[in-house]
Amino acid sequence: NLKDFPTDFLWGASTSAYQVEGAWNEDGKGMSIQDTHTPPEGITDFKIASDHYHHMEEDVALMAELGLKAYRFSISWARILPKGRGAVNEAGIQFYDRLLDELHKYSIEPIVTMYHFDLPLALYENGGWENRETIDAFEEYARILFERFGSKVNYWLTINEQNVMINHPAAMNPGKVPNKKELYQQCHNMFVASAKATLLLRKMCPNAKIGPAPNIIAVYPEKCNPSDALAADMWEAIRCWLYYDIAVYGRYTPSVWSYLTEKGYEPEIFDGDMDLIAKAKPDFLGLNYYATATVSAPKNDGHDCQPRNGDQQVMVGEEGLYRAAQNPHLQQTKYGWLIDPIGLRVTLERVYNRYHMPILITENGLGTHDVLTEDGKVHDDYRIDYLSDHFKQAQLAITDGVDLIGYCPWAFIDLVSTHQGYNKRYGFVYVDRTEDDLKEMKRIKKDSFDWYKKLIEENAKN
Ligand code: BGP
Repeated sequence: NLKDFPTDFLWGASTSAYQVEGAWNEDGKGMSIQDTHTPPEGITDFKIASDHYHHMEEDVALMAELGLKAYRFSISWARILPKGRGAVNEAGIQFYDRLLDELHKYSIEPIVTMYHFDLPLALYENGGWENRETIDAFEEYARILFERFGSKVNYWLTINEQNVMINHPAAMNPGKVPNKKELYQQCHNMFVASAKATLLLRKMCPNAKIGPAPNIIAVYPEKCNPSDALAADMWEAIRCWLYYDIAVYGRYTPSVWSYLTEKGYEPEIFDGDMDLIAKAKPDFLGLNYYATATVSAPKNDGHDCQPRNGDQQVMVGEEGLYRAAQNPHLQQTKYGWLIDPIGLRVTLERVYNRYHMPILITENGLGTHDVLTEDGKVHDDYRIDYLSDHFKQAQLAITDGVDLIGYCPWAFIDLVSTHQGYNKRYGFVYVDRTEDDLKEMKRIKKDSFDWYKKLIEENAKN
């Protein structure tokens, strides 16, 4: 017998600012690191994206038609603070203020990510996350967000996929890719920044809730030999547990700290950092889930680092620690991402059993090349299959006792993929973005739109 969804379940969908908004240099917005990328030939850039900035009312009306109870989006830091700190751009404030009003008009609960991969360029040029001044800048930015939008937002997410930024740093560092020592310093500084924002929210908006949103997945051993199991545990701790352990328990995961010190990657921790972190326990755990990983024990032969395939979601190994392995039991998407609905249940149960905290699925979805057919529709039955299979496993996890408070698939609308531009789409809504017509950007409901609408209608009680 499956358990019903809780009454106030957040039936949502997600996007992020730089991938959906466009208007990259309009109305006083500053540059973010994402505006500096020159995409490869044939790949859409982020400058126009889905032009949500100019289609906001139309898009929110579509969310209402879809029946969304919640919408997860991110605020562009550089739209609010063009230089990352200092002067506030009022036009940027007004855009998000209008968006929030529009959402409330249809009783859609906003879930706001404060920072989703788009560090203001000025901060990057000042040393980025390695420089502790960026912690102060984030706190200043958080104060403005809570002051200006606090009365309209009940759910905040601090940082999107901090673990992906540390483990796949190329897209987040337009200049030289930092070494691991530098990356773990960035990581520590982000932990301190999130803690400061959390404590500030407690003071300024005591009724609001806040949590992190890392990409969390179960890691499987390739075979049942103990050394594969150990490698899987290590990689799961380094890739996943570290990011929740810091938030929930206020400390570095012991095996990860021992790995960091042994390799000489340990960050400099200032007096007071860990006390601050320990005080800033989140209210819930955001979780992005796409695919699981499978690893085997290292061979120490100079080839442990080889990626399993070329896609950025698929991990590369680490010499002497673990190596990426194939999983013959799972299908892959066109882009090499493993499809593992049961893995979502495994992941949710591991997280819940470890932390006993409410979990919000902040991303989950299928990225592929959709086709607009001659009947003017997008028949994305493959996406319906992917989402309904994952969704069933989420319901089984609830039935097992996991406190799942919401589900926000990626994405509400087609947006620019981090690496494959518009070739790889995720939305319930198709954006007809042809290069000769960048003005109209017509919105077309995919078959998955009708499927999700029905799912919400049948299950939502609010
Ligand atoms: C997550 C990111 C999103 C999104 C998604 C799909 O890692 O939080 O920003 O892009 O993955 O990834 P991609 O766009 O690379 O297909």
